[in-house]
Amino acid sequence: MPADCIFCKIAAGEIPAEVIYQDDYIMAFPDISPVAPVHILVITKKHIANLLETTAADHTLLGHVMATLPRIVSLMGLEKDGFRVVVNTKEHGGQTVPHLHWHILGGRPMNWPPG
Ligand code: IU
Repeated sequence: MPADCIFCKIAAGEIPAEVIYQDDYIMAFPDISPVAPVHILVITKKHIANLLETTAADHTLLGHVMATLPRIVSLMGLEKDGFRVVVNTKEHGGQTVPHLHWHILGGRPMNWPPG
């Protein structure tokens, strides 16, 4: 874990966050700069820089995230109207925090294509 990784610090409880969901492997909390009425981040507790840095050893973890998303969106009341899940990856993907995370966006219709 890089010493300066902010999401590792949030996962470790060293930086406080309003935890919406967590288990041994992942944590969900509101994005500090929301771009939608509901904007949640789901992070892995394990430090992984981005999706490209995952290996076969992470397949169970990746499946766990996707399998848990319905529960997290239900906690946020998004199951009726829907939501979007985004994984920004590296520069062209718009990734600014190099720790694997999923954005859950909801509470308004989303545009397509994204900018
Ligand atoms: P990105 O996909 O790497 O750009 O997403 C990083 C997100 O993390 C971005 O939406 C930030 O607003 C958010 N964030 C946060 O919620 N809390 C923080 O302390 C920091 C960034 I730094």
